[in-house]
Amino acid sequence: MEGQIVKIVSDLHRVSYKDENYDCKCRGKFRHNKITPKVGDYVIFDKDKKVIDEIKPRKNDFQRPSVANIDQAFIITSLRLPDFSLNLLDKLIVLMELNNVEPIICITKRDLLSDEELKDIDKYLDYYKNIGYKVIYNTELDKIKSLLKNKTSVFTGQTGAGKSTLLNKLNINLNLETGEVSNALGRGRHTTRVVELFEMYDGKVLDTPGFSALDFYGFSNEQIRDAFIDFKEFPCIYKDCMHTNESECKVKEAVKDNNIIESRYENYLKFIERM
Ligand SMILES: Nc1nc2c(ncn2[C@@H]2O[C@H](COP(=O)(O)OP(=O)(O)O)[C@@H](O)[C@H]2O)c(=O)[nH]1
Ligand SMILES: [Mg+2]
Ligand SMILES: [Zn+2]
Repeated sequence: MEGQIVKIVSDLHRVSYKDENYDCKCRGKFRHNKITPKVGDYVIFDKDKKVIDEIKPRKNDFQRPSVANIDQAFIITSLRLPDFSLNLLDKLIVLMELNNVEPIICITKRDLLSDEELKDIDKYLDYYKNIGYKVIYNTELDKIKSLLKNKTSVFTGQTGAGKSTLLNKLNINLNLETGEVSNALGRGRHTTRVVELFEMYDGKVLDTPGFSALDFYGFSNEQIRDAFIDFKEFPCIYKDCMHTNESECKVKEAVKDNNIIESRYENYLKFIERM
């Protein structure tokens, strides 16, 4: 049968299969093939012998935290404390696109803004909705619960954005610490902690607010370009157009005509200049 690894403690791999967990060992041959199973892996296993026979190909593979096969990322985006940042939002969206993860924009702290301020923000959020991204609010718990179903999800975003608060609201048994702002940033913490997927509303959620690698190291500028899904609506004459110094560029035209918001294009330029 096929299950998914939800936790690894030394040589025991906890495999989730039809609402039950099985602590399995791996066949010796994995070690020779240099395949190391990780949390998130889909595996062929024998639930009676408690042995994993095969690791299925990964749809994506992250190092920090070490996890595979993430389907979707709730990008927890605060509007105030910390302030709304289109740069960080685009960075996380593009990072998810590059890794074949569906980004879901989840807005927090809407209550801290005036109606006037919200009007400005909503213009941006409408843009993201129009180009095809899901935009939800941390108050829409039922919506979030239904989105979790049958998916492996991660909650990511800035420290203080409200990730732990939201996860605690979804699952009162979690009791994650909230409000700690100091520890997570700054000094690199090299303690490798156990990564775990926990089951929630018929889906699985990563228990750690990854992903630390916020740069596009390892991805080409062409890949970054293609991760801007709105640019594809404006195909350029030359397929390899980078939308920079080319003379006849449909993307630049679309920015001028306000069909692509300027912040998206500016962030694109920053990303390919590795800024
Ligand atoms: N006003 C307001 N405060 C929030 C909201 N969501 C979270 N907070 C507060 O923001 C602070 C940081 O939240 P936390 O969940 O620890 O953020 P994390 O670092 O992303 O896990 C806490 O004091 C929360 O109570 C919200 O929607 N509105
Ligand atoms: Mg937290
Ligand atoms: Zn172009």
